[in-house]
Amino acid sequence: MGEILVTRSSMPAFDKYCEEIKSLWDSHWLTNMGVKHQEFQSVLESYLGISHVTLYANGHLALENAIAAFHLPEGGEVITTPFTFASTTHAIVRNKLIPVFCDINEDDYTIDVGKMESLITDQTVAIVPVHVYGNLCNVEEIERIANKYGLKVIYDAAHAFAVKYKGISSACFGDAAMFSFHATKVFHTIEGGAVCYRNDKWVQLLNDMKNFGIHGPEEVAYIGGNAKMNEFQAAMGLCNMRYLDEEISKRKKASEYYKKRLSGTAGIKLSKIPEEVESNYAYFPVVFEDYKYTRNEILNKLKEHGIGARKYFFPLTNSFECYRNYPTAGTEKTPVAQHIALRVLTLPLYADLSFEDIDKICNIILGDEDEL
Ligand code: T4K
Repeated sequence: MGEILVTRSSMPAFDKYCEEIKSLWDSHWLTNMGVKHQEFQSVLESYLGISHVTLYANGHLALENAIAAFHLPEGGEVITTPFTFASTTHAIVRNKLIPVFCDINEDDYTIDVGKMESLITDQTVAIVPVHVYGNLCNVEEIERIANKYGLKVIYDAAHAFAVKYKGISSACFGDAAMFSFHATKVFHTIEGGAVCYRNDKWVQLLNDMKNFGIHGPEEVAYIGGNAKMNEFQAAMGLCNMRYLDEEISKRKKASEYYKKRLSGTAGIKLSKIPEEVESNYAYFPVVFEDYKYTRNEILNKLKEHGIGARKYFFPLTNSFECYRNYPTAGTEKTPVAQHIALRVLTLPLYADLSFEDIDKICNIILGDEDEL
């Protein structure tokens, strides 16, 4: 049996992708918001039920631009979570804003809304919560707090494409939501990302930001950068949209099989999907607490058998070397996040992960290595 990694990009049928990109060969039009870009954008707008989607070269630039679009005052404070990928915190800081780290919930690892209000000061300008692992934040309470204090809400929904709450897409919460379409995601465009929003004025602004502020061959109206999604990425998106339901249902089966094998074992904590949530089964996080093996022991045992589980998300971003001199940094301020980061492991999960491979992984975790 070959190596089993934490995830494995799903590929559309090769001939289907070739069919999709054939017109690009014929037209020689490869980027700069061509036909595939336009088509993919409108497919997403109707699938997500949101008025505007702006496509990006990757999720990180999408998030950076979404935050920048508010023109928040330099040095403004942004309430966020340290239990995330580097991108979230970097996107805040690269906008010259200060991340103020809020702790997370023990159950779903999203930002703890109960601890949020005590962090709000006169300098607070926005909230950047993360639907980590595709688990939706408490969107209703975040909206209430944001309205009370006049704060902007930009969701890092990198993991939450195709997730719904009470039938509403994760694209629709907050002032803006960012999706990552990276190769490692449930739905991907190789690299890619999107910002979803309702504000009509942002269409021009985000386009300016991602395309040098060019309005015409002789007119440059804004000091923008380059973060455009190209035609091959958009074509991959169009192709993969046709497989999305199948992708999610295969992941669901794999997740349920993991649950069957691991639930009920003392010391092993699995995530629950709330009734009102339609999940995308993006990740399979497991927390080992007072279990017969530590998280690191399990990670190493799996590694010995060629299985690459990952410690998403350890270390916390508030302990990164690059934030050492930030007064708001330090894991002691987010004890639950630190507790989870020291104990969590995300197990391999992808559409074609076989039950046989899941059995192998679970046998190692449960210490039934004789069964291998
Ligand atoms: N916000 C959040 C909360 C995020 O998690 C992310 C990205 C972002 C923002 C930023 O979005 P992007 O700018 O990336 O669109 C991976 C991904 O690169 C990253 O997109 C993702 N989050 C993060 C959680 O995971 P690494 O450094 O762990 O990736 P890597 O190269 O170790 O790959 C992990 C596994 O995926 C490999 O073991 C095998 C598999 N894989 C990887 C690649 C590159 C494939 O099957 N195909 C591939 O092409 O960051």
